[in-house]
Amino acid sequence: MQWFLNLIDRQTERSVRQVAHSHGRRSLVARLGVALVGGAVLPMLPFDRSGQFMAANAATPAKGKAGRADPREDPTQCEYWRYCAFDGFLCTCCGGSLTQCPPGTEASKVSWVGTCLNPKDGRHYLVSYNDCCGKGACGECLCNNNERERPGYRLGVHNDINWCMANSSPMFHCTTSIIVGVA
Ligand code: ABN
Repeated sequence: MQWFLNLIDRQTERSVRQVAHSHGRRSLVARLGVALVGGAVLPMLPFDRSGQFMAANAATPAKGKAGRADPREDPTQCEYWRYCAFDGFLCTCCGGSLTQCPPGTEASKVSWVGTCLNPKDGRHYLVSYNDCCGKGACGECLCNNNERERPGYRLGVHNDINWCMANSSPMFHCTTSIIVGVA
């Protein structure tokens, strides 16, 4: 029996020596150093703590596969999704915005309403295309999509019309695109 205990003793001693040999004190100190420095430096690295990462993404046009901005999400491009039935100059190119007329002009009292698919949520929205009136034509970013428009002899469904006609000044400047409902 004693010989068996001696064998276990020797085996254990050999294993412990092997471990001590391959994991010396230096390697232990080095690992401890990495852990300590890593723990101190990691929290100092810059990252978004505001929780507004998604909001920031929503404000900038999404990038497509090729890394280029998707024009369906850029209101300065005629391909922007809300412009599917648009006919006029984009107010985003004329000193206004998607929904605001440029200074010195006012929104038309009547408008053309289109139905456009939002590629982000797959829903259709009613979009009112109000002309901005009171100044001569802006002349920038002409856009003529006219989805679902019908010929001019069917007046109620024709979009090639100056919607400033009911305003005090009938001069047409540019066109806005205001969401007025979900289809
Ligand atoms: N709705 C834009 C527009 C204005 C004048 C003439 C044609 C179209």
